[in-house]
Amino acid sequence: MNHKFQLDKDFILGAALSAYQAEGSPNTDGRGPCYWDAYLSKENTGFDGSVASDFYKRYPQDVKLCSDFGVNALRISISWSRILPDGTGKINQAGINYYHQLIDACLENNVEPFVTLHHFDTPLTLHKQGDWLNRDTIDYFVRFAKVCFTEYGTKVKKWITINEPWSVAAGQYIIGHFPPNIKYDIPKAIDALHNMMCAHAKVVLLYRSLNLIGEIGIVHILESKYPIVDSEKNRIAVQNEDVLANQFLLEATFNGFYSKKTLNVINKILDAYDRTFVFDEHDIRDLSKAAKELDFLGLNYYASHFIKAYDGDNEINHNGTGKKNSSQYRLKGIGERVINKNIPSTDWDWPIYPIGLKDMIERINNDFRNSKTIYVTENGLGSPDKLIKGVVDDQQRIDYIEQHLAVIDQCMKQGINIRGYFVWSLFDVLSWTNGYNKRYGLFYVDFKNQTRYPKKSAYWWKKMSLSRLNHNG
Ligand code: BGP
Repeated sequence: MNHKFQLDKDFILGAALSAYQAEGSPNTDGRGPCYWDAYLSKENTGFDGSVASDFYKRYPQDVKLCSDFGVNALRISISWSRILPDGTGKINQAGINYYHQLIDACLENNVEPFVTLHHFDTPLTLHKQGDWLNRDTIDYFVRFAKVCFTEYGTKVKKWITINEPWSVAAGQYIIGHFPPNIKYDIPKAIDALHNMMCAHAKVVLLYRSLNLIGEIGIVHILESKYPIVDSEKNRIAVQNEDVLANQFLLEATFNGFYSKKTLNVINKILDAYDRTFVFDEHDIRDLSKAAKELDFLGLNYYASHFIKAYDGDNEINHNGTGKKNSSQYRLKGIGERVINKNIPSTDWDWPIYPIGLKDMIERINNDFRNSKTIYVTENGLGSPDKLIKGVVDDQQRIDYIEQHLAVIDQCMKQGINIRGYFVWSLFDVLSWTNGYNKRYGLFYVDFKNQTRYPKKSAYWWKKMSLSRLNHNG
């Protein structure tokens, strides 16, 4: 196979899932509610997660699909409310057993499990008490992590604390498409980001204290920002967007403190709300210790943004239907995301821009001394795939993955330590704010009967994965 990239046999080629989006069975084996259960309903959003892709029951076949198709690692997440149904109290043995079985199935099939502790699904009780805005959630999360490390710590060698703090904070308090559906409340978003980073840091330090043999990291979604036209004003807008979504988190992750420059930008944004960002010095102590202990960064990348200055009223419209050009994202005094006509985009208005991934990886490598290893922990194309006579021709997805693997390869050739790539997703799953029409899987799921069909991309992936093994093996 001729590719625009050459991967050696140690490079991990995995696929990613998350508990809520894949499992279904929300009321089975003593699971408690998480906040998505109540929110997603046919009446409210037109879809729910009651069955999803039925991974709770079908995991043995699904893990086998991985090994049959050259997927040699699987990113899964542990549902907090299966382990601790109300988030804090009694441990649910049936939930513990389930993840033992799932992890064992991965290991038996030579599929390395990468396990995330929080993938958007805070238990409902804790969500109602303020979710990440409530500092008690940090301690409860540490306890949950301890239960997981104690149970699975000798089997699982790759741990991820939190998936995409930015998406959580922005979804809950800026865009408002995640419960509690609050819009344009940037102060709340910043507090939630900081608290998630503190929770992450405490869990990293806990993991180290247990002397387990394995690695721990965090997953951030990191989207590069560019001025649509180069001007002083647009550059400031780019900086605002970037500091909020990227730099603030990168500094907390790798430096363990916030630089003066970053705090200036954050506080300037907060001026409009008569607020300043206040944090405790103890938090900085934990963050800076954890920054040195971090083994890897998981980088999720789908898109980048083109920005111009904006001073009108806040206006965000989330394109959750796939109706092209229906997105709007404009924040007063921060900036506006605009269409770049020279860059293709998906039906959900996500610009397809692999260079943005390359720029982000190079930036992390250049700017952050504590950055050791990167895994690209999610990347993929959401599209309304069609199953026609048992076949899904998703050549567009193959092209998308190829282009992104090509820039990863270029970064590795510069000596940057990137150890793996995970396609989102293994099979079609629930998309939090878009339902089931936005499909990402290598395997098509017929949601009427849960049959899996390998898409053209799954066959391509298998060949690509095998050619890599044969080439070096
Ligand atoms: C990431 C999340 C995933 C997944 C993916 C695709 O932000 O970690 O859980 O959903 O994005 O996003 P969407 O389903 O909104 O298209």
